[in-house]
Amino acid sequence: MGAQQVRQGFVDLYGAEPEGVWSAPGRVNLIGEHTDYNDGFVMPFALPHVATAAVSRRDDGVLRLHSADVEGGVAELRLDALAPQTDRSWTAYPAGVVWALREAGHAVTGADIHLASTVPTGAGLSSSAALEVVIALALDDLFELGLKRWQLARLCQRAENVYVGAPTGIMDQTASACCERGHALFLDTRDLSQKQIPLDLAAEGMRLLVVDTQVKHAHSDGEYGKRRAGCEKGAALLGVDALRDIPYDGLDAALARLGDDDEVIRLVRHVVTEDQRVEHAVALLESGETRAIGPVLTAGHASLRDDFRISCPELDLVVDTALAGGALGARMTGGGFGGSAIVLAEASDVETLTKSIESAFATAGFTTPRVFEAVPSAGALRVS
Ligand code: GAF
Repeated sequence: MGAQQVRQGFVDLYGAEPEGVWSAPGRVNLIGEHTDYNDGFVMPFALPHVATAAVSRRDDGVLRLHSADVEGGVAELRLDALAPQTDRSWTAYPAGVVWALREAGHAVTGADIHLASTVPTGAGLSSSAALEVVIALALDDLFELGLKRWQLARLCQRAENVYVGAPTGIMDQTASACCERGHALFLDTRDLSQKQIPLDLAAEGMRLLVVDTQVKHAHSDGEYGKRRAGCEKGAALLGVDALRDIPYDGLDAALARLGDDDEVIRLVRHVVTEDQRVEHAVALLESGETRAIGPVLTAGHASLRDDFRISCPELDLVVDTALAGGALGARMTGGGFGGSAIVLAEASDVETLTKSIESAFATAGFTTPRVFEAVPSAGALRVS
């Protein structure tokens, strides 16, 4: 749904023009998975798929929320009654952002909001972060809060961690808030320092495909939190603030100190090698060796599958089929346990690869996957 339709939807619902319309994208992560809550490195880019919000201020302590994507009428909430983990529906994301802003002392006095999103949900493409960031940006603009993009991302993460109750890191919100068209975002999640890395795959005769396996995943279920807790245990056992502090060339020594705690060993190995893969991929992109990132992506998948253990048969099938069909590299992207995989391929191979993935899914009896090309797109912005 386009911005104009969202604006019209607002008028139909609330009987007046909105003060403005904003959008915030979903993302794919090129490399750097489950490193963000370990203070490590990530490199996502924004998708053309966005959450769009038409918003007007209110001054009476009321928040009215409506989504074109969800059955049902307008939800009306009182700001002073917002409380963490009391809402299990979609409204927890926008309401959580309002809660986080107010809790941080920002004078948000109420709003009328109408939303629509083209970011697939449960596909590991950050539909929740898009929803959070679009609301944060709109309220920042309207209430003239003067917050920086990274501050909006932190507040959105707090909304998700505390209000919604999903223990996620900072990657998705920062990607949605800070990505730039034509670039991947190299982000140090410890201090949120950033570097925009130019990425024009089409100009080099390549494409990046996203394959949504249609296996739905959620961050608020236990497995994501278990991995996070395991990483924190590893950091504590090794006496560091976060696994980011274990240098790649000190990995073997660190693992030796973990004795026979096989689970923690696997988690630590993934995080430390994944940070190194991000730095390697950045170096390759910066020196113009774009095709060479393919094997780095594939190695990342093997680590997520074998060490972090968050892949699933559908994701593995995408990766195996793509590689057998000549893809340059492939990996799952996002939180795992379903969701999407990415495939880096020569442009001339895209059609054949898509067909072989679809036919492999049909043979395995899996739901038909949704395949589309991902082009690095703009971060959150005011549309009108
Ligand atoms: C999800 C989380 F929201 C991110 O913070 C990140 O941990 C990712 O999974 C895994 O890299 O998208």
